[in-house]
Amino acid sequence: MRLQSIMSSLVLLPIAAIATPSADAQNLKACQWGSAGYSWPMKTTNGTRVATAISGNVILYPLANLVPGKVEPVGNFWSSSGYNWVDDFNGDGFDDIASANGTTIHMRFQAKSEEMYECRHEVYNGQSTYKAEIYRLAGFQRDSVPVSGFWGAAGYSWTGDFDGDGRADIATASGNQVRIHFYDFTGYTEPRTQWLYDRDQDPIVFRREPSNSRCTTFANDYGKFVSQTWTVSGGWGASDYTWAADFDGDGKTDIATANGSNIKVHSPKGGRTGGFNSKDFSVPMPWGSGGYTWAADFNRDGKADIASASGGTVSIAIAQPVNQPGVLTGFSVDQQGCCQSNANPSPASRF
Ligand SMILES: [Ca+2]
Ligand SMILES: [Ca+2]
Ligand SMILES: [Ca+2]
Ligand SMILES: [Ca+2]
Repeated sequence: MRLQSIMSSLVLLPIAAIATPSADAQNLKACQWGSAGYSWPMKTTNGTRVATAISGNVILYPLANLVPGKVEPVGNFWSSSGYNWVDDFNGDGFDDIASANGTTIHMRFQAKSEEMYECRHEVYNGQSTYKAEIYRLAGFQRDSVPVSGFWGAAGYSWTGDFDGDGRADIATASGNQVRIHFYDFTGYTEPRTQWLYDRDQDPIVFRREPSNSRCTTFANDYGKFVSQTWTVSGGWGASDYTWAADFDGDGKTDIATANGSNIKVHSPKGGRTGGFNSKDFSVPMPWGSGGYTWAADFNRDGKADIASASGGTVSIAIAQPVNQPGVLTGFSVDQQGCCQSNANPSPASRF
């Protein structure tokens, strides 16, 4: 069978998407919430939503209007609180869900609506049949990925882009060790290796066909984790006072932990092999309770800061120097009284 006759028998079969949510998944639910620790803000293809996990579904609530939420099946494998993460693991701009269970991480990728082709062909009685089926991904694509074990205590595992490649990774700390599971997304499909065989032949003769760049098949695995472990100086603060965020503004996630008047920042040196630069900063921060302490870029200069509320005062440790990405020399504490008039700001409120 020559290529020309094979291609002349090409048949395009538009097939409904295999990943289209079921009718049940389209049901809209209102005001149901999963257990504490199982709700997250989530960037979706329809804007930011609050996702809450209930059994094998997440319900996606619009922030401005909780009713109704959209139910999406994601698979009923949740880990205990602290070992489920929502972040963009494949770097497509939309958040995905990962749950760790020992040496397996269950991944659920929020699929953009994109067409892909899956091809197959065979020869039987000298006749070639060649089919390309069109799929349109939707909902969440699931993959179970093996990972080296080793998980720190709850509250000491974080998601973030620790190597700065645009895809989220997972870091976990225990004692003097930090292990990062770097995620490599390889795609939903892979090129189809097109082997043509003729069952009329004895023995069967297999023949490789010229490649067709549009011809793919669903991959068995969408990606894998590559793990690295480094030794760091200890001195971890409590889990509520330990955060993963980009404190030096170099585009790579760092890990900071506060212990009394000390904030220790572990910054990846770069890539996946450099380990961490660890620095201690003396910060006279009047800490509030752990549940009222957050790391985020409050002054919008590209570097994460740390805020803590206690009574009528909110204290913010502003990463220094302001507006100089890639450099962290310490934190400057600013204090604001709640409901304080803007007419008389404190001198330290200038970032
Ligand atoms: Ca994603
Ligand atoms: Ca990464
Ligand atoms: Ca950083
Ligand atoms: Ca900042």
